[in-house]
Amino acid sequence: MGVGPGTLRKVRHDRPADGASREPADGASYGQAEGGAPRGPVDSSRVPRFAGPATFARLPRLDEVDRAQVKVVGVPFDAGVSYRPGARFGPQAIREASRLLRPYHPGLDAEPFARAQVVDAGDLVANPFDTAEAIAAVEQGALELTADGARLVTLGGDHTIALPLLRAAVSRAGRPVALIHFDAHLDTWDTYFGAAFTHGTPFRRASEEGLLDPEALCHVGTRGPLYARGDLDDDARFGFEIVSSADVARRGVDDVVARLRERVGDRPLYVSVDIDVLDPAHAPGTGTPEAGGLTSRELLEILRGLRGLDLVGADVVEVAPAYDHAEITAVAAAHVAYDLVTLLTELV
Ligand SMILES: [Mn+2]
Repeated sequence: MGVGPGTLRKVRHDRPADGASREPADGASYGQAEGGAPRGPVDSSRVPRFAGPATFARLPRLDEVDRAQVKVVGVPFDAGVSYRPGARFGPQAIREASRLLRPYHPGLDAEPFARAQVVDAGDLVANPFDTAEAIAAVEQGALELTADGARLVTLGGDHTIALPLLRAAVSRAGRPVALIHFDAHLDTWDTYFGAAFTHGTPFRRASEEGLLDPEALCHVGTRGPLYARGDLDDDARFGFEIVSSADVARRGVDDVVARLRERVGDRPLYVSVDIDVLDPAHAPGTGTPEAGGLTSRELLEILRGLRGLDLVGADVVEVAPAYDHAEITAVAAAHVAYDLVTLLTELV
């Protein structure tokens, strides 16, 4: 199915007036809205979607625009994983799978790339041999990318990176944030092999650091065996409520959304999506798969239900393409990121 120019209602696709320096590397033109901004994806009626470099949704790079309100950034880091490695290749896999994203979102009746300037900000450099240095670099990089008021959607990388991303988001918000955490796992464990900073521990560290508002925390989609019942006691002590994968199936999307909105209220909200929240049928390409997960449809519908909440940042992590098949996982992650971007464009 093609995308004709008629689909791209508010976006013209003539060349920018300000010269060749703003042209994408393959010579294609970006869509440019009436009035000069924002600049949209490369025009798919002129350059096929499978041609040219894979920025997220074929959007311009950060250095190709004067200012961006929503930035998509990759963090190719997976030195914090406990089982299958490979999420360092997640950002590029998600970008490749995002080539087919189109500029109109029917589910939200929104044109995110026309409403705000969205860009691909490239990757943050994270030391693969020094987790402490990597965490510091991600925090610093996120702070720099949000210094102008822009909001971030981060493509992981393993879940370790949620801690520095939360630090940066809280720094910008000026207060502890609400957190909706989509994941098969709690990620509030204490240590692995004596290590405190891993992909299974970011939200315990974040709680200890006072980054999270204990009245407004919720896991969604958790399931699978734990080490002991005490895991749940620790988690509850930090203030987390659990909407398990089974709860989503039994209660339904609308009821879950209502509960999440009630829990978050008007607080600044961070959303962290571990792609393993999806059933392995919907996301085989991940590090610690668990049977009995959400469908991609359920996840996307819950995310859309968060529209209007004060989303200050979000991530999609744990895509490990070496275990993927036919881009199933990367496509799901690209759509999750698209929905998160869309929500953010309505807040800037
Ligand atoms: Mn996780």
